[in-house]
Amino acid sequence: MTNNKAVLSWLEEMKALTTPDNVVWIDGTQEQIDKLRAEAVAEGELFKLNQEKLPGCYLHRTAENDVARVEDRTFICTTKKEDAGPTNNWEAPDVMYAKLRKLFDGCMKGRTMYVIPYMMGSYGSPFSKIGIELTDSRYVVLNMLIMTRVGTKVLEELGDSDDFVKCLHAKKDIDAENRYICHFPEDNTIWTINSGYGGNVLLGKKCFALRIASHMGHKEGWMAEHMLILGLENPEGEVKYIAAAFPSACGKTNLAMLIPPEMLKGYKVWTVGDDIAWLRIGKDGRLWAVNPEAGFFGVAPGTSTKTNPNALKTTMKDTIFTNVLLNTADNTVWWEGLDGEPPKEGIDWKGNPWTPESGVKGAHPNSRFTAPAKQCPCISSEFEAPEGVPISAIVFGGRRAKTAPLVYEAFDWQHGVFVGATMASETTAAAAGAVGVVRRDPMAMIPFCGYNMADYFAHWLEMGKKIPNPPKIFHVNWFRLDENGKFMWPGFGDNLRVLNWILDRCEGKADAKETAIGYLPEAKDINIEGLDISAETLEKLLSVDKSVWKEEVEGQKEFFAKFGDRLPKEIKDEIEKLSARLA
Ligand code: TSX
Ligand code: MN
Repeated sequence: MTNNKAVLSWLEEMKALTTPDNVVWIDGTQEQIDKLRAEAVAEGELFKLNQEKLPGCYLHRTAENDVARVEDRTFICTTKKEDAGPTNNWEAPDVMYAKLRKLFDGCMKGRTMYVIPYMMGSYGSPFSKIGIELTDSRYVVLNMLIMTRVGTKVLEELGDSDDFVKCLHAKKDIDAENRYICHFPEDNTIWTINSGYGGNVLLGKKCFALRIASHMGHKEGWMAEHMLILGLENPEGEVKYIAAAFPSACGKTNLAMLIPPEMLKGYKVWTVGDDIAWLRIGKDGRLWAVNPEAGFFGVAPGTSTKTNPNALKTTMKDTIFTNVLLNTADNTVWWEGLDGEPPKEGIDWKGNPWTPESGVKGAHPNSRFTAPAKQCPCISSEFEAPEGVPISAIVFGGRRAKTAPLVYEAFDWQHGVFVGATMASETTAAAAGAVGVVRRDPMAMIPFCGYNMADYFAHWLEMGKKIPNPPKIFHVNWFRLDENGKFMWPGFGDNLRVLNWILDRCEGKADAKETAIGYLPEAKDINIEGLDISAETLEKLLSVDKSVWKEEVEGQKEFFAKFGDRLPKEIKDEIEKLSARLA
């Protein structure tokens, strides 16, 4: 498929290491996709769902020990340990390559190696980047075909360049003890073994588009962020774009596909991306964003016509479901939190017979859909725009019971970076571990930053100085609780009311009051027309409890201490300024 010498010599080297029986180049044609699907069904890798109700849809089950990303087995392999930083696992590249070579040695014997040339970003965009993933998994191939742009056209764009990320994956034995997800940012390489789960093996996504790309962005003066991108159209037809970072379990995909409430009918949300944003300074001095992905790899449980009808519609065809419940009555799928009654019987994510009385979950809590973004009813017309979309506001969020108000605006870029760096979420019963524990997750990048996070903060600060016309930075919290432990804010579509204040602030059209933590709206500034919420509750949602915040500052200081001297002075200054304002 190519005469590119760099590609061919690397492929020969990887073939010699893994010794596959066959090599198949993925060209992206429908004929090849159909063939791969048929083979995967014949091998039991995929189950063909009801093709009348769910055309082109399939179900896959992973091994029981292989259902999520594994952060303790994820490594950033840089020459110097400090370049990976205190929040990443590190190993020296030569040591890790030696260890992995032993694991990869001959591991594709009797198997087929698939060569997937893929592009992150749209064809023809100056910001797109190319990767080639070698894998022995048809499931990976079929997912990559949805999540990225795959095929001959990518090799044409690559030409004879050696500028591509070299990705190697082998399922081997799905042995959790020898599972490795390893990044070598200094030589554009990702090697991963003994897993078949999405986040560990769809190497274009977290591994490339966040970990390797964040390292590239640091060197080259742009940013790879764990952010959704949405366009908000007002009744006059003007669209403004927001990029937003949230820790897991905050409903990022739901926000990216938000449907406005009845009362705000003239508004419309357009989805540009639900997970990753590559941000660059445009010729006009604004910050511009592209979504490098081509699909959504979304969490299924909790997705319903109430929480996210657009996501459901996106998954009605050509979608791969992973670890959901199979409804055996009609060969469709189900998960906890989907509308209506659960099926009377089915096969659960482990492959066991299931009924609602089984006492176990039908779908794994981290079960997923892989669906083409183009099928989303609210996909933005700018989804593939080569230069991306101009960002008016950056929004950080968290799940906080008491600390953070519904929304606040940072004083300036530097303070905004601090607001992002102090992002945190309180664990819910749904997550593993204790309930109510604060997890610090700056910019939602803790698991995804491919270099020292102290340098990452410095890069954010540096970018602020280089953007002539920077977006304003905000923080939101949809999850504040009242004294009875009830959510005070209705969330979901009504979050649009908060986004409207945010965009009005960006245009100088809305008021705010100055508080110790930033600019907050007055109750009158949030439109609650048609909402069943008392003035008193709104006041509470917009209040700042100084004693709670003083405790919060202590937690922030403790967290930042791990970065030692490498932590930028500006961050230390901001924490001192916040302390002083709270005193
Ligand atoms: O996704 C959510 N968003 C963002 C939506 C655009 N969720 C789902 C949980 C995260 C996966 C939310 N849950 C949101 C939210 O804004 N808010 C809440 C909390 C909440 C839950 C239920 C109700 C209100 C708030 N209402 C009733 O139960 C009637
Ligand atoms: Mn994510």
